[in-house]
Amino acid sequence: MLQALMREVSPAFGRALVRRPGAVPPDAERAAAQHAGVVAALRGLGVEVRVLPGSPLWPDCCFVEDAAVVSDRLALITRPGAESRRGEVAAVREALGAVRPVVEFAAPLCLDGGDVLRVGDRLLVGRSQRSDPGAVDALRAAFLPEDIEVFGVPVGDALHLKCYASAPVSGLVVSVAGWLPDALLPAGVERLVVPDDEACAANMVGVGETVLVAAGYPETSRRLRAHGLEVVELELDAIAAADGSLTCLSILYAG
Ligand code: CIR
Repeated sequence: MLQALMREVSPAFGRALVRRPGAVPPDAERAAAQHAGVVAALRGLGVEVRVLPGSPLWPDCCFVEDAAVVSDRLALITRPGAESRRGEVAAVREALGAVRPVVEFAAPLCLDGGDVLRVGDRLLVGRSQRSDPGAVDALRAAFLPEDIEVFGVPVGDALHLKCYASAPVSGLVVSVAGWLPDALLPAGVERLVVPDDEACAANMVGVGETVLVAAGYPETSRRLRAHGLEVVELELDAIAAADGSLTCLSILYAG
């Protein structure tokens, strides 16, 4: 059964990192309600979800994706690029340690899981301001025994590689046009392009043939349905107010 590790929105979410702060800080209460909507949607699709308590110490703790990269064989605990987020990994390490052997990502290198996109037997790794170029070699060494190939991908000034790409169902990558070089996609993987004015919608989570997407991006939903997928739209604007999107709210792994 598919498992998801999630973590509640911190009561200190108002102090979450925001790249372009708006007039009002992120709203912890609304974000918590939207987070609960994601938990319910995943459970409704049969995913076994474990939700860790949020911590007032770690305003960004609901973005668990950044804390680990999990394969069938191991859980690699990251060292997040933002210093204010480093303490988030302890609770994630403890939870994943119960289900996988844990490997630590060695300092001084940094890596955010939001930069790591698994497509088939490849890991595409964004070289962002949060993830060092050397992270590519470290991931290659960690995942070599599973024959997982690792490739670095420039992401310009985007926060993470997965801001504009995801791989919600087997054999499919969703991205904005030109975001991931075709040559990096394994043979047989299709790409569904979202329109540039819906770029943030490219980050989505899939379970079977159903995809959870952010509400408010009608053309993306239309294209997904035309591709034969079931689409569940979720309100996520309060999560997006702290630069979060769907994949960052969970760590998905096979049980
Ligand atoms: C941050 O800036 O680190 C958080 N406010 C947002 C992290 C989003 N993570 C993700 O997309 N993987």
